[in-house]
Amino acid sequence: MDDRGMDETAEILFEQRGAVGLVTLNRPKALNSLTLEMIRAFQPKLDAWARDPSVSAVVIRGAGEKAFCAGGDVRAVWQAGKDGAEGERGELTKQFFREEYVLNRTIFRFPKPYIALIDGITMGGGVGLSVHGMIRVAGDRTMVAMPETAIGLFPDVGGSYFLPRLPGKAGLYLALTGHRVKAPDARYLGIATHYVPSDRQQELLEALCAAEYPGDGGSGAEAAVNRFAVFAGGAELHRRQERIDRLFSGESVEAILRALETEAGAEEDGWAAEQLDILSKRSPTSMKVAFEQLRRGANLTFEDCMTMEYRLSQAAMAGHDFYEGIRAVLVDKDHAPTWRPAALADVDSALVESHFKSLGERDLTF
Ligand code: QUE
Repeated sequence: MDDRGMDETAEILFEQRGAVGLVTLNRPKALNSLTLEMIRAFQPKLDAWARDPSVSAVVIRGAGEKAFCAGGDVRAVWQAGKDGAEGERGELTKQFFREEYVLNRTIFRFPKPYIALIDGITMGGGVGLSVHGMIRVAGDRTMVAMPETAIGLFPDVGGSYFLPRLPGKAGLYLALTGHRVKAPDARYLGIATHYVPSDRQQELLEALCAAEYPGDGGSGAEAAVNRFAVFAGGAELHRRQERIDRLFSGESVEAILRALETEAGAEEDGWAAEQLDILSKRSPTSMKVAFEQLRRGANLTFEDCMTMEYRLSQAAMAGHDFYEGIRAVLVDKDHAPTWRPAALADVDSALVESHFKSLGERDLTF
């Protein structure tokens, strides 16, 4: 216990500093990846802070210098699910996604300023803990990605909602390739709302804890962050936007690959060829599901996106590629998954459609 009465060995820490409810993701050796226990501690805290008049804003950060949050603890989900036959996969494969998505929705609808300090690795589940809040502050260590097609999953935690709302086809590009962005691109895309240099983020946190939050708190939070925010620098994706829009606007994943192949035969810089190489390593099923997921998500409410994503998560848990992807990337680390089906052409529309089917009583509803 420290002098504030906190158990500093806990995986997630909560404290109130001034009018701020401060959350610290505290698994630095696992890049603060999110466990079901952390979700189960966080959800009731957020619900209580939403009602507590002495709390005017919530700030969330990651412990250590490397990561905000590298994603969900998908290795634990993998462990729970890999040995069970159909219908008897571990409870974690059902509860983890359900409770994580409810938390994402609580953040999306949070009635007070929710400020995420994303100065480090922020992937998958870490994006879900940040991007739906009012303010996302990038720093020099920011590295944001939705890398799920590399592990046979799909860009979840609200990816259906926020990715189709990024400029042009940038969201689909991030979803299919898992491309990682630093602060300038995160600012350009709108994933980050501000950039504050890493060496000023501690001062920013202190200012947020000392700030006043009149009214709904939004202007107070904005004013505090704006005292530290500076220009992040020119964005690579801004310069590449027209090309991404042109090459990722096809009406199918196959059409996008054809456009990239044509471009690769004519380009000077090798960018399209590089994207083709990356996409050739991703799960064919994940890519086709992600394409359809973003197409549908563009016209859905946040809640309907999460209902859809829960269906997709349960289809992934019942399939092959998630278990193979986690094995290849996080367990054996050979980065050589054998996808099934192995070819895009063998992922037929019936297989894609089956991922989107209602779960009936087991659907996630709000
Ligand atoms: C895709 C992902 C994840 C990933 C890598 C991917 C993910 C995740 C982690 C991760 C990384 C380091 C850890 C850890 C987990 O990596 O969701 O526990 O120490 O959590 O390509 O979706």
